[in-house]
Amino acid sequence: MFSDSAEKLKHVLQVKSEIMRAAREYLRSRGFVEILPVILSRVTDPLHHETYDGTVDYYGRPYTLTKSMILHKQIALRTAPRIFAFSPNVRMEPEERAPLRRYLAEFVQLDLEVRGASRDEVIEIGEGLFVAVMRSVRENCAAELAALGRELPVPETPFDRITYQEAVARFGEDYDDPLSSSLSAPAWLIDFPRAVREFYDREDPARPGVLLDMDLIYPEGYGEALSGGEREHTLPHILRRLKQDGIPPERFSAYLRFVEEGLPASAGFGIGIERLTRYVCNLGHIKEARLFPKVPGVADAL
Ligand code: ASN
Repeated sequence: MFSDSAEKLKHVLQVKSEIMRAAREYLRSRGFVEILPVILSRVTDPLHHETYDGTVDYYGRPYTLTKSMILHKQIALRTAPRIFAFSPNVRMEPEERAPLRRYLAEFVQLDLEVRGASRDEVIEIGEGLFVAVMRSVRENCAAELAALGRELPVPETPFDRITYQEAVARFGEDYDDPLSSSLSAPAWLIDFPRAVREFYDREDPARPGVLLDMDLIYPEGYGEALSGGEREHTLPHILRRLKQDGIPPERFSAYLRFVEEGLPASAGFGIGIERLTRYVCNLGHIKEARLFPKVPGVADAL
């Protein structure tokens, strides 16, 4: 359809720009304040999977590149009650992830956090945000969508919810792609077990071992859109979770100082902008969703 891949990219970037504009407008209209991202810090998200090390030396101390702003989001809530950032994340993924077609070593997530919120409350924000973005893109990027051959549906709310247990029972441990392919509208995957997630997602006090967290799964095989949940915010809980994950607390001492002073209870999530663009524009590979993509296993990218 495209004589030139630059022509296709031009449409994609136009849509992506509209996605970011609409998301900003939606969040600002609901009382969120935009904060600027942190890229270099003493602590970052430990993630639940291995990536290449992004550590740099500064004043003889190891500083790291942001894998997600989760810990900074919690601390930022001491200043403002509803925050978001378009946050560049550097996750230097191993080559094994390349065939999944949805990983980039450098991407941006729209990361938000709400003081005092429950999981249900941020799920509602996620649904409102998603629908607002779909509507705006349909309205303001009709020519681009037509050129990309995309008929973009606007899903009904509330979205369906599936528990992690149900997903594994139906599709096995590698549920991501088959679950996503089975969906005709986005759906929430909820209640991950403690062992498969990071220490900051809050354990349900009524169901030990089960977390009050969620992913949003795209339909049509596009896979995971978003991760989030309620947060652990008290020192005893955080120390216990770090211990369960075998993480020495000293590794997070710069963060734990703030936890000791007091963090608010909160919930939030982060949605990957390139993945959202890939879904909206119907792109086969996430590398088509941005300029200067860094795909796992490809050396020498600009
Ligand atoms: N941004 C996610 C969250 O808010 C964390 C992540 O990206 N791993 O939970």
